[in-house]
Amino acid sequence: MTVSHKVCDRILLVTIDNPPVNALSQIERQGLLDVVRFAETADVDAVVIRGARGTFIAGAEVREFGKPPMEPHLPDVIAELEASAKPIVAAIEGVALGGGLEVALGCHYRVAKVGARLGVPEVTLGVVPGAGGTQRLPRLIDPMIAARMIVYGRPVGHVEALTSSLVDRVADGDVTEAALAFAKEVVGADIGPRRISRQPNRDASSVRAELDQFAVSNRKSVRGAEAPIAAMDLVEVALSLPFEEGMVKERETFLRLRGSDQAAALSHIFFAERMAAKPPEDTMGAQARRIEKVGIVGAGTMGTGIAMNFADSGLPVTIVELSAEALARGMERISSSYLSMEKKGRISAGKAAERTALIRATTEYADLAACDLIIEAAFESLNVKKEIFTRLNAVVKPGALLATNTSYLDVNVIAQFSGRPQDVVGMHYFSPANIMKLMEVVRGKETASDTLVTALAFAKRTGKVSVVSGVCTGFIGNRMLKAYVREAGLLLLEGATPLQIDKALTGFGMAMGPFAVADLTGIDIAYKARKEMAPGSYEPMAVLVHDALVEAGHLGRKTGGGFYLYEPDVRPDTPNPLVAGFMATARMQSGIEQREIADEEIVQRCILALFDEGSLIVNEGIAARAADIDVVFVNGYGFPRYRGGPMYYAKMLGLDNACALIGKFSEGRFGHWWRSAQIPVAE
Ligand code: 3H9
Repeated sequence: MTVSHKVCDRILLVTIDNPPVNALSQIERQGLLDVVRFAETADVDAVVIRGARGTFIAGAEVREFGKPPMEPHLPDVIAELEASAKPIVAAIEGVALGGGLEVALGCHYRVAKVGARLGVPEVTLGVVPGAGGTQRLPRLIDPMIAARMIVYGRPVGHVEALTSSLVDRVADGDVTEAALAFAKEVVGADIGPRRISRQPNRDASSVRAELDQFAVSNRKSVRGAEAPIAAMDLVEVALSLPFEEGMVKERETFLRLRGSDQAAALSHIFFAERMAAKPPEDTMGAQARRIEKVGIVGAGTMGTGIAMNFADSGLPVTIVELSAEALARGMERISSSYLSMEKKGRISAGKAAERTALIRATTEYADLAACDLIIEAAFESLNVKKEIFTRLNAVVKPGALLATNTSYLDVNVIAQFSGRPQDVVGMHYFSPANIMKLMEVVRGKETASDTLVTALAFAKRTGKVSVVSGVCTGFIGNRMLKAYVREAGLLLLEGATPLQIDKALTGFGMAMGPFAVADLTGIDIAYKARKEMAPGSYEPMAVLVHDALVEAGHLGRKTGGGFYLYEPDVRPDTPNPLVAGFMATARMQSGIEQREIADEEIVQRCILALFDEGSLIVNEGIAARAADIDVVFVNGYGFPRYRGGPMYYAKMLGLDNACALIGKFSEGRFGHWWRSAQIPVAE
């Protein structure tokens, strides 16, 4: 039975049990409806609803989204629940998300356990709350808090839930016991005012200006995502229209979005992320090693970002640098990052101090002896890595994991330096490492199964979305990025401008265009890296303008100019006047004829270049499946989540169409770079 009940001292205790997270499918909706009807006539005074196995309800069953809706519908179940003549108390532990929180909002009282998370994350799946969440939440709590919860989809913890009156009580111990006791207290009380749907529209005049500003900034920041805009409209409806009318609008919006391309793409990426994080089949049975103490070698940007990620996850970390000065600079960077978060109100002063205290700085490798995992985040040079891994081998205890954060060097070679290649794995973080979600877990040819499983478990524990990659230059993400940047560079020679290309791609939904990204990271970084590359491994024509900028000392933001100008009082997308001259020279040098280029071609060429390289990567076994590549691009490279990733994009375009376009691109002068036409299509 997925919905069961028993009587505890005249209280009907209902348990929803649908492993792993008590998602609500048709069976649970029916079960809940039956039990509510049963309670009306049963010889009980009140009802408590809880979830099994330490969590309340994680929401509607996402796998049902692609199918026709089946009765009973959740809004109807919740309406009956709310109308019950007997008081109903939700006992919330773990998560109450989406439809789960909506069930709780239909109950008359809510008790949350310490550590519970409550939210309506539907927008992250491309829909809006569809069972009254958009209409009940702004009637129950401060409309501004409700708007943020509904539009951003971010859950709140038990403290905010209590202070905002989303829940009535917080329980430190057994939440079921607390809810049963609470139910006894409220027997006989007037349920009327507890039915949120009966509450009048909330007066939002005190937060009107804030709400309007929020709506405007939401429109600007969504980069083409439909659901957050629809969600904001529904909050406004909840503040102005009667509940019944609001529910009709919510249902219409929910059903429309449920069948949208964006919802399909977002649920693709939701499941792809979970699949990518699972250990590969051939490691089945391997046990993750215990990781309690971690160390980092290198206190540069990456090392300090990684240290903050660990401290944010409550892990003590020891960070090693060769010189006391470099170490002090690193620690200073950490303190100022926490300070700036504190100023922005992202963390409290107490939390910032707590986290900083978890980070211990040292110049002694011997201080890493007791660590269970050490991550090397030093300069990208094989000689430097050799020295570090040799030293680590001398001091670190047997069985400790040795990870490298290299972004393109050969993990197999680094593993050999360690003298214990079975314990070595790549853990490739993205900058800023305490913010970016992605971690490429690079499996060397001698990486032991339990090493890999440990790295994946550790990624999850520290809030990362992980993807296993084999060893190749640039692994999955940077290898693909090279193809994308190449096409952007060639489009310049053919007649597009950096601004047109960047705008076409941000219009598609990319967080930034490739030229703005080059300016941000520094055009000289890739320039220097190219000097180390074998001729023929990249297209020199595609970087003629980049090279000219670097040689003229225009390295990007850090020098006040790159493809764009970065000066006070100058709009950030103002082209650097030098670029036109460099483009003219490069075009002459290449002998390419100029033509008008449509934005559609820019998007197709750049995004299909990702698909093209991605297909090779899957074909070579570097990535286990095409969906893993989508996870990499969405979480590490600003690819619009609602488009599902580059591989999914090609699928939506129609794989035949994508292949036909690739066939066409491969006929041009630089066509030899398009290589996937010869291999089976990656699915
Ligand atoms: C909604 O509610 C719409 C309503 O408003 C309207 C109704 C009319 N469905 O993440 P994990 C699976 S929309 C199906 O690895 P964690 C997940 O696939 C929904 N399956 O664990 C995985 O399966 P597997 C709004 C789900 O502990 C397993 O559970 N709700 C669902 O790190 C474990 O997941 C959300 O958006 C689901 N709803 O995190 C919540 N949720 O083992 C989405 C999870 O086979 N879920 N699964 O790979 C989450 O945020 C996290 O999964 C959660 C657990 C925090 C619950």
